[in-house]
Amino acid sequence: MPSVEVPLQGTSDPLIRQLPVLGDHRGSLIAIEGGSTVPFDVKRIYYIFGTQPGVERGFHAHVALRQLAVCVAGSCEMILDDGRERTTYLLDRPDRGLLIQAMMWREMRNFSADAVLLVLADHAYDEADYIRDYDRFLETVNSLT
Ligand code: T46
Repeated sequence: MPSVEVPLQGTSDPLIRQLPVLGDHRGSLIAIEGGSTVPFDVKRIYYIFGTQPGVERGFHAHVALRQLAVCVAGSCEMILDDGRERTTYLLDRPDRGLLIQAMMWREMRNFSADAVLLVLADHAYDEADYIRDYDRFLETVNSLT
């Protein structure tokens, strides 16, 4: 399967969202508003931190859930796989978010010790929305195209 690596530097990738930085002499502030800064209403927020060395997370897709992931401190890698191509995004900026659409297999790895990965989601937690088997994910993706 083709594989590409994308740093979160450029915003030509439509999945990478520049978040407006409000700054003054005291420092910086970013406000994320559902329906404008992110293209959905935010129903849930969670964050991943204290990740142990060498840990990999994710390894699932969502049937319908859409999310925006922002590494607000430290860094980690997010691999998105649409069933045809795998793209590795380096999340290392608090002012850039990565949109994770439905039916994208995701894996996370290489968390720095200080990484805090903030995720905004458009639905409440629902285990029934997870596809945790890669072959089932591919079958489902292929049945949609
Ligand atoms: C995703 C990636 C980026 C809850 O009870 N409520 C929640 O809102 C979440 C997100 C998780 N949980 C429970 C379910 C598991 O028992 O917390 C435990 C850890 O969740 P999981 O193993 O799914 O964590 P990750 O890091 O593999 O995946 C998470 C999200 O679950 C997932 O939606 O897209 O982060």
